[in-house]
Amino acid sequence: MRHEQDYSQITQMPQTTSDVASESDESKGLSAATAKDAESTKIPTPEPLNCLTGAAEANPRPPEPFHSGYVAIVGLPNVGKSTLLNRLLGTHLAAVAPRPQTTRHRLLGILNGPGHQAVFFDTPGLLDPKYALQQHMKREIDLALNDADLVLLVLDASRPVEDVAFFSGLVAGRRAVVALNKVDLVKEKKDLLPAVERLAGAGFADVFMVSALIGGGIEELKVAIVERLPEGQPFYAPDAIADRPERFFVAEFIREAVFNLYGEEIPYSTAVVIEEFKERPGRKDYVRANIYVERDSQKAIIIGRDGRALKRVGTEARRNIEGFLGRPVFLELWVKVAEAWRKDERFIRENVYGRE
Ligand SMILES: Nc1nc2c(ncn2[C@@H]2O[C@H](COP(=O)(O)OP(=O)(O)OP(=O)(O)O)[C@@H](O)[C@H]2O)c(=O)[nH]1
Ligand SMILES: [Mg+2]
Repeated sequence: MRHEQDYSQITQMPQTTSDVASESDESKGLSAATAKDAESTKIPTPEPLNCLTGAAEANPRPPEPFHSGYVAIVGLPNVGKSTLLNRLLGTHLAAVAPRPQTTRHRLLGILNGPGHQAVFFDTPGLLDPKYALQQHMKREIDLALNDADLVLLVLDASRPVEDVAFFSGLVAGRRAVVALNKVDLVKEKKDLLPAVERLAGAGFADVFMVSALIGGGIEELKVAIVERLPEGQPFYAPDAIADRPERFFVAEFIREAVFNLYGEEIPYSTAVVIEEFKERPGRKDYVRANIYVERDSQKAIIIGRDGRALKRVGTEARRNIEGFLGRPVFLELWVKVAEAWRKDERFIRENVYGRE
């Protein structure tokens, strides 16, 4: 069935439909980046071998080494890790929202280019876990760090850079690059120099000022990352961008819409579970999803008067889902209560970390 498709087998970047692109400036920016990236990832045509004359032997060019490896993107909540992953890949893969703790999973995204394959792991923001869901989130960070050939530490340049010793302990001697993100919010770049010096003093010599949101400094960062990856073979097909099934991303786009449209505790109390995902020849794909909240009062808020609030969730989520899948979708949303699910190990295992 289509919904079990493994994204590593998908051979084309999902296309953003033109009506979707026209609704969002950000997605326009990202689509532009996609086109640019696609151009820069063209594999050079090899020199033709001339067997009759033996000209190939005369070609003195040594083969370029291939760089590949895993890059763990880590940092405090809300610093722009997921936005940066999307920007590096040139596609809207990871959920982004203006509030902390949006990301719950270690999300793999693959950057392919001439002579390199960088496999990024977006991770949840670093925090002191207080309940079962956060313990799982913390574990996702640890797993990403365990596999990392390189750590990409993301810091928010618009806030005081603190906890440098903590980050140094976290990186624990691995190779690391720092992205000082959100520089678009900083008027005087020279004000960042003391922070850069402190980072250097803690072992973070490679600091790049970037804006994941508007796109500054990204090419330089990409080059620095690729240069620091070990020499080796690619881990995934050269046209793969992710390794999760489509239904994972569909659930994430619904959760992202909830994170963007509701305040207070609602986003944190929300889990999204895809109950049905059917491809229907000649018709739109059919998706039925449950939005779980923790209390009846939250259910009423999610639905809103005459179902209007829930309709907005559906509209926003569907726009992103269709942009991602590149095909139209009929989305049916149901709201259910699972009391205090964030502390319920079984619910979390079955529905948050088990079903994708
Ligand atoms: N001005 C500005 N805002 C940014 C930039 N990068 C990210 N943001 C915003 O910061 C907010 C958080 O972005 P995310 O990418 O979700 O941050 P995150 O680090 O993944 O957050 P968690 O998953 O919650 O840990 C969003 O509102 C982004 O639009 C940037 O370069 N400049
Ligand atoms: Mg995130």
